[in-house]
Amino acid sequence: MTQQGFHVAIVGATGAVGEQMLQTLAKMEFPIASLTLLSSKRSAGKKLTFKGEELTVQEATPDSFDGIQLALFSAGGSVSKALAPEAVKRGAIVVDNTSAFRMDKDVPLIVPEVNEEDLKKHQGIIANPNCSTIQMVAAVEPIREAFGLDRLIVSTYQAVSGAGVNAIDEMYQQSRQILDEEEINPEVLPVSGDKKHYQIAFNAVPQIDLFQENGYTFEEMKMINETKKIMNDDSMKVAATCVRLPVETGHSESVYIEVEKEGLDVAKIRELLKNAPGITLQDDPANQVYPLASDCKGKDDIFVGRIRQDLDQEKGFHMWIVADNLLKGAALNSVQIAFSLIKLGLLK
Ligand code: NAP
Ligand code: 12T
Repeated sequence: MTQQGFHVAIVGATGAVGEQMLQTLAKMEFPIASLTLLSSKRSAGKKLTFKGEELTVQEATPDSFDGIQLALFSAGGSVSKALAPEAVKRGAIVVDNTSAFRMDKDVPLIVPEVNEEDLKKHQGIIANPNCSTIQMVAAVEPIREAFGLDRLIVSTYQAVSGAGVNAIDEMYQQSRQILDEEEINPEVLPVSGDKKHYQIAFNAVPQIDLFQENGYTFEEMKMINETKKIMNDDSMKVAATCVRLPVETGHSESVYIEVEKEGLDVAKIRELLKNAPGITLQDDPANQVYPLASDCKGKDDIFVGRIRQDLDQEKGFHMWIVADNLLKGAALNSVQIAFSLIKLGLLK
């Protein structure tokens, strides 16, 4: 920690995202004068290490934010709703990883590669988009900039770590039980708060988050609404189907886009993505090179491959987009937002 740095708090420090927040702040050398780790009462007193220093986790209360300049929230929507305004009241800027404020008019929803400038409109709270949305919009943005975007259709293949540490534990325990021919007892996935629970091991479950009245899940509606907000285009056509797979970390997405302008081809898409920040092109079918969830864990970049032109629609293209959902999908994007705030003179 340094004298020149900021007073930072992590809310949800003991969770799957929180753990990556600690790692990412250290790895990217974020300037920190003090780091406050917050959780529920359950984990208060627990010790976590940051850059070799042992820190004690405290229960998050409104007063936890006295003197805090930057608060990174990932402890669920209800915690953010209760405590983010308290942090702002005490002078902190909040970067919130939950869906609590993402669609609020006064809250910028930021992927720095796409809409960093929107940070200038913030009024204390900045929202980090949904993990599945972030990797998709960041990969598609270079194409949209050059050729426009009329329509986007996505199907996701999402990892269990997106649903937290309890979901990871459930997948491993259930896998062992099935291999040992024991009875299983699903109680976390697909959604811990929903009425029914289903097997995740050796399965594919087409429900992430709760169902809405229109038949889409909330995760699907987040992808649809957040994409339009980040790309600042309400007229864009967007559809999503979100599926959970028994993968620990790394969301994969099959994305179909239709661009506005004529003249795009696969070679041009490859060229655009090759030069884009935070994107790694892995697209060499002849040599079986394409992105895999098993390769993306712990990596900052978004990986894109399987780029093909649609066989019927000249302006239509398909691709496969993979990223570590806890890094670019959550912790890394939040820390990048914090660096953008410094760069724009909004955090000083
Ligand atoms: P997790 O592994 O279940 O961890 C939850 C964290 O929240 C733990 O640190 C927990 O502390 C803390 N917490 C729970 N209740 C609390 C309370 N009442 N007051 C203070 N802290 C509390 O979940 P996760 O995967 O890290 O995700 C956490 C949240 O981040 C999710 O609910 C979601 O809103 C958001 N998220 C966003 C993305 C994204 O798309 N950008 C991705 C994943 C998650 P204890 O140890 O005390 O229980
Ligand atoms: N339910 O922050 O279960 O909107 O994978 C992220 C991930 C909500 C969110 C998941 C979720 C969010 C999940």
